Amino acid sequence: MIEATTATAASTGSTEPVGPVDSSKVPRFAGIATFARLPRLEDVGRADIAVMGVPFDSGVSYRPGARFAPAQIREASRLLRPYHPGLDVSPFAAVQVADAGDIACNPYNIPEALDAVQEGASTLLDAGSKIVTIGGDHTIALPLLREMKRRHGPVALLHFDAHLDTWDTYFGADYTHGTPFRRAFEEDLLDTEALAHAGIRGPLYSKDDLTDDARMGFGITTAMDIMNEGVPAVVQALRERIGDRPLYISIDIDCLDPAHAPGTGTPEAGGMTSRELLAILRGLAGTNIVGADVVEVAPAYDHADITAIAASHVAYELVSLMALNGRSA
Ligand SMILES: [Mn+2]
Repeated sequence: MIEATTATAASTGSTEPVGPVDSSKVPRFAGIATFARLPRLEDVGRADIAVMGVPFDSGVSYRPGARFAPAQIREASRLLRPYHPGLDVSPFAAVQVADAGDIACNPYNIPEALDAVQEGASTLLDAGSKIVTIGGDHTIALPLLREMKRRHGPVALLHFDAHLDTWDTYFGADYTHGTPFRRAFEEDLLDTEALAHAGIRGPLYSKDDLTDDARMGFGITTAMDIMNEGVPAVVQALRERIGDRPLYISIDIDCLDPAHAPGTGTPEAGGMTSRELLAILRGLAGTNIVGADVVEVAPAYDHADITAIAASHVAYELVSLMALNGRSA
């Protein structure tokens, strides 16, 4: 019965975007979860923005479980509403947004899984969609950046995280959730004039970690910098660094303090608030965002969906930023 209330492009015969299930007719807690109760991509045929799940966590070094994040973020996204007052946009009316479902990743073969992610992204991009990916652990940023490079050349990267994720190997493994951006640097996927980490904190292996990271071209805004300088100054510095280059935004939910995101793989004390993260993202309106992900939600360590709710709002923010660009184009 619930399916019958979900309008489809075919059933309405309209070229207007098909939005979420009408919550005045079907309660938000009813029905099968898609992101923000949006139509599935297969129900609308095409989308300007596709939300793609990647249930993969074979690259984690500490707490496992991010493979369950796409499903949990969809559940936590039921309460997202259609109008974004902060950006003055109704993203689901401005452009067609749809849930593209999950990539079927091999949990036992990391290179094969990464190829599957890139192939899935490529198919969506070929069909004219921009992609907001809900991970998965941070390993999956690498194949997404490979696909961005193929289409745009080396891209600017804004990376929100507690950790640098530019380490070399773990236990001899090249492809892990702590190494995607070193691999991306080595593969020339990144515009080394426009690389930024934000939210960095916590103890490192050694001071060399910072030297290595700087050599790759990254600038670091620490969690303490955000406190000391404030969001507006941080936004201004990030925008100056990025300019109008094609920009990929990768958001590890552990950039947030464990109070705001307890359900994650490698939590560190002293992080930013969810409000600060949303405010910084909002400050990026009008930048040339070509792709984005939110990763590292580990539902088994979550409490009362705190982390999944934060991630669903972060994804909504990313969709809204892309919809703003789509609308003005
Ligand atoms: Mn990370």
